[in-house]
Amino acid sequence: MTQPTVSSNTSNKGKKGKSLPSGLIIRTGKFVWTTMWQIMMSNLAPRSKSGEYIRPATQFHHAIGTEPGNPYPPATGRYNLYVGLGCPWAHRTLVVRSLKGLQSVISVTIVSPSSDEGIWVLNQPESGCRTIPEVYNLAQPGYQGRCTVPVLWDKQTQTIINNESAEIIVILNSQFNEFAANPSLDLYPEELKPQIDTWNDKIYHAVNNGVYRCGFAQTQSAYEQACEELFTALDEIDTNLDTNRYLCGDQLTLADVRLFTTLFRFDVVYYGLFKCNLRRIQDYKNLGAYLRDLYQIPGIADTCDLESVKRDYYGNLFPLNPGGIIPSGPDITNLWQPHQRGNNK
Ligand SMILES: N[C@@H](CCC(=O)N[C@@H](CS)C(=O)NCC(=O)O)C(=O)O
Repeated sequence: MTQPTVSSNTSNKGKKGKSLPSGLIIRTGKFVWTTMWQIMMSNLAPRSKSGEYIRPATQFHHAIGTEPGNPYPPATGRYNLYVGLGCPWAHRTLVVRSLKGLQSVISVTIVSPSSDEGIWVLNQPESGCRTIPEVYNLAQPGYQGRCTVPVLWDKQTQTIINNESAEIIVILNSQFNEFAANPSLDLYPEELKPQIDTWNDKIYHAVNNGVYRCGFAQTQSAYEQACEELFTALDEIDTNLDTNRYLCGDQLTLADVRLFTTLFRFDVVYYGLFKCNLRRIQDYKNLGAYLRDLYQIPGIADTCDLESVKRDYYGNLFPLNPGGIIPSGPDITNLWQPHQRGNNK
């Protein structure tokens, strides 16, 4: 490796001692950068004492429904979703909206991350709001929590109904059937609920949030623990998919939707940026084909935006990628290749 100190060749004679010793530069740089990294990571990713990422809980949990006293009845044109296309949690809501055929019932506002401000910004200002924190503040003046997407918004009362993707997709699945183009599609059927809930709990902890627990870990041991749990869960899912087309058998459910949005991003961003690199999804016996199977369901690919995913993660998570360089690959055109996962599974 080239040393940036004084060389002994003749042209540098007389300059000896003018360069800083490289060790000092390295130590100072490391100290400044590590301190800044810790400060920025503590804002981006709250942590436990041992350096594990702790995801903050969401705060709006109202429901839409016809029960007496509920101020938020099902309606067409009344509700709006705020979503970032890079965000896996928001992506779940777009998938269910599309599968149920709710595009003309529930409107969508696309937001993009602002790397300088560290917040989501509306692509087009609406209701006097330019940013997602302004939307939260309109719903609840003085709101102090995290301003996350997705947000399910009531245009009539100008408030947030719900900002938890796991709950929003249950609402979208069941409450808009009178307006939906696919009302008979039930992604959370009564008889499969226990099985779906069991998968959801496992997959949320080890996979959906697990990739973040790897990427946002602030100690080696926290990272290793998260990584082990992630790949143990992926192995278990892969084995299950040997005999089942979808997680709960031959029927697509919310458990698959929730897994899909993480798998879609896995080889593209989590493998590299979040250090989830023991294996790629496409290296698994079943998970790669399962991902293609879901991607090819009519309506799903339309919700997937690879360029936004890469830009939002690599371009905006500054402490993880300070240079902001967005990788060229990988090539995901193979998502259109045959998946061979038919009814024989
Ligand atoms: N539990 C929430 C998580 C949502 C979430 O963390 N969204 C991220 C984007 S991928 C966000 O908006 N983060 C902004 C922040 O934490 O300030 C859900 O599932 O809806």
